[in-house]
Amino acid sequence: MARDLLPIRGAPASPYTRKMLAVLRYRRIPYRFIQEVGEEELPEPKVGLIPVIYFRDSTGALEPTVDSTPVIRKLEEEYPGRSIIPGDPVVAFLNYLLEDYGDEWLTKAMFHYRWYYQDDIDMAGSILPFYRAGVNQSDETINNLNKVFAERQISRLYVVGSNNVTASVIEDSYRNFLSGLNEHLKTMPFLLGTRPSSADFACYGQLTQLTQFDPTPSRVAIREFPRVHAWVSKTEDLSGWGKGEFLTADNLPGTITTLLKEIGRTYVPVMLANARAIDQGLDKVETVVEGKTWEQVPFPYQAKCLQWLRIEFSKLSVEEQDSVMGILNGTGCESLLQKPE
Ligand SMILES: N[C@@H](CCC(=O)N[C@@H](CS)C(=O)NCC(=O)O)C(=O)O
Repeated sequence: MARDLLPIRGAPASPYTRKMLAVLRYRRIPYRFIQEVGEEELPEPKVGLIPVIYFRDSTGALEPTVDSTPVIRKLEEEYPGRSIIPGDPVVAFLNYLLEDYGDEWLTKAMFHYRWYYQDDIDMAGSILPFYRAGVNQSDETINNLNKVFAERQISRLYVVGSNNVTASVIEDSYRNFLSGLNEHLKTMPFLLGTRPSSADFACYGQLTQLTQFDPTPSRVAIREFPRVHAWVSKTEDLSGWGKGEFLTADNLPGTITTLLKEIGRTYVPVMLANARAIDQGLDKVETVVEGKTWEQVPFPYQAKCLQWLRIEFSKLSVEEQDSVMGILNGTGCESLLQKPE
């Protein structure tokens, strides 16, 4: 029997939507992309996030599912071939970590740049409302939506930890990541080898916006890292990419260590401080990222992400865990997996 087109609801300006669309294209999973409100009657997910992927449950009903990381694993089970999870369990763990960094840290830069500087606010505010409402809306309707939407998003900058204290940490980390990825791409076309992994798609999703939509961070990429800009465009549609291998734990290049060090410098202290604040019921996360203060309200979802990462680690054999720790040792990432003193 021919399979249904997999419904995915989302928006072009949503980095996680872009992540999933690129996954579906590379994996050659036939889909239909639903962009507009009311385009098709579909059930709403419990958590109001996009993208929403609709799997069929055992009764044949469409079940709304959110959260790209587990959705990717479910797709691996349901659709064989062209896997984006490396076969070596140690490399698969690094892939999980890099994917979470893309999803949970790079997104801070994405949301920060979009709603912090006036040029970026103006661009996103004037274009994004068309995506959901339709390009045939009147200017008046769009202008009203622009105002309401921009105000709502600006008022939510605190959720990702973007504020006047953290702005320079976020912006330095964006540049450092681009620089690390740029060096890495000189040696191979994807993060973990000559075929793409879910970590590539996570970083790609955020970078579609950072390097190619929002003017302030795009300027950085265009002027200083054109290679990364090109990588983003190419990664959008890898349906024709038919070759390649994943790295194995014994042939990781030094450029991966450099990227892990950048993750260890930023994502790691913030994820740990956030989890601690949630454990202790504090109303503020406070930590230091390379001598600079980080302050934000606790983010319960990111504490769960850390738990999930630790669960992935616990699934490895003792030898595999040792191998992961050997790779992470000295990068700062090892403390994610160590018991606090
Ligand atoms: N962890 C989720 C995050 C999805 C997410 O945060 N989506 C954003 C848009 S990119 C969203 O729907 N935000 C709520 C809103 O815009 O109302 C995933 O990986 O899919």
